[in-house]
Amino acid sequence: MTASRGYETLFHRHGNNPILTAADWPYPAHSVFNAGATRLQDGTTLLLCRVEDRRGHSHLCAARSANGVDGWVIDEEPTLRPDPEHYPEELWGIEDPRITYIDELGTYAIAYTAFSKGGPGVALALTEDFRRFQRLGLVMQPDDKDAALLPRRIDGSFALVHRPMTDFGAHVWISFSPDLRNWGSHKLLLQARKGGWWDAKQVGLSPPLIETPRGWLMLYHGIRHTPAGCLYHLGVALCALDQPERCLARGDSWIFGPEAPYERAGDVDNVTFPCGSTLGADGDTINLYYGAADTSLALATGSIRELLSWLDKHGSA
Ligand code: BMA
Repeated sequence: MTASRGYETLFHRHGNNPILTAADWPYPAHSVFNAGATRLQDGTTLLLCRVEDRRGHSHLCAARSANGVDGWVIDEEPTLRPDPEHYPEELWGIEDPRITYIDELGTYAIAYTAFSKGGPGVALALTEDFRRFQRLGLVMQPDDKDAALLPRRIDGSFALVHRPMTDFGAHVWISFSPDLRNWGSHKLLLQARKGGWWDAKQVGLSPPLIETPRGWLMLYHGIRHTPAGCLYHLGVALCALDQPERCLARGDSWIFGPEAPYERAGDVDNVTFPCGSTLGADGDTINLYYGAADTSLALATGSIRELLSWLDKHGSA
């Protein structure tokens, strides 16, 4: 284990970072960041990247790689474009996809931010191959984002983690549905802290929850307002398997944040924003894909075992 300024390093940056930038794109693109991630059945890593054009609008584009690090094969054209004619909530683009494989349906579900006049909302789409998509439309009205489905039902219902914005703040909630279309039984899952904390202004889910024998491991971003703008850091919590709204442990300190030059400076400085992860063949390694400074895509690896034992020392319920 290496140390950084005396702290344990729980996520290790890949030497190839940033692993994908707009310069790699086969068509005009301004920036490439905040990708959803999954492992396809043949072992290929698929990243569904948020690509922003010069209008300031985003669409999603798939990049595939055998090792999840390099040799990316990028779709020649946008993979999923906004469709404002049929889905007016996508007028200004679609952003920040998070991918979950739903065993029961034998399909991937993508939760993404649909951005329009009402603000950002949460939309769902299903796909088997990342070539054809079935949209389910907007499932959480604006202002709501940072959403991902759980891979299986909890007590008979599908579950969606998301981050509605209310007068009471920007906290993480979980909602339940019998059919992925009708959502209810909303419960507060993780609250932003107050005052001087690193996650006092807002919190939101980062990649989809990761199932471990001890609970759902939650990597989340916390935001602190500073005179120079917002600071985005990553934190970790553990939620009960049968009742994810029950927090078993939440770490006190942040565990990963902007340090490298490509994270410090870009379109939005000081942002590390993961939307996806894949699990290594050892069942322990987390390959975390994150947007760096809203400009490029980077990779860091961590260990479930190390995160859990760090939480044992630095977490409280
Ligand atoms: C969040 C989201 C992300 C973005 C981040 C930093 O609110 O909109 O897409 O990466 O802000 O700008």
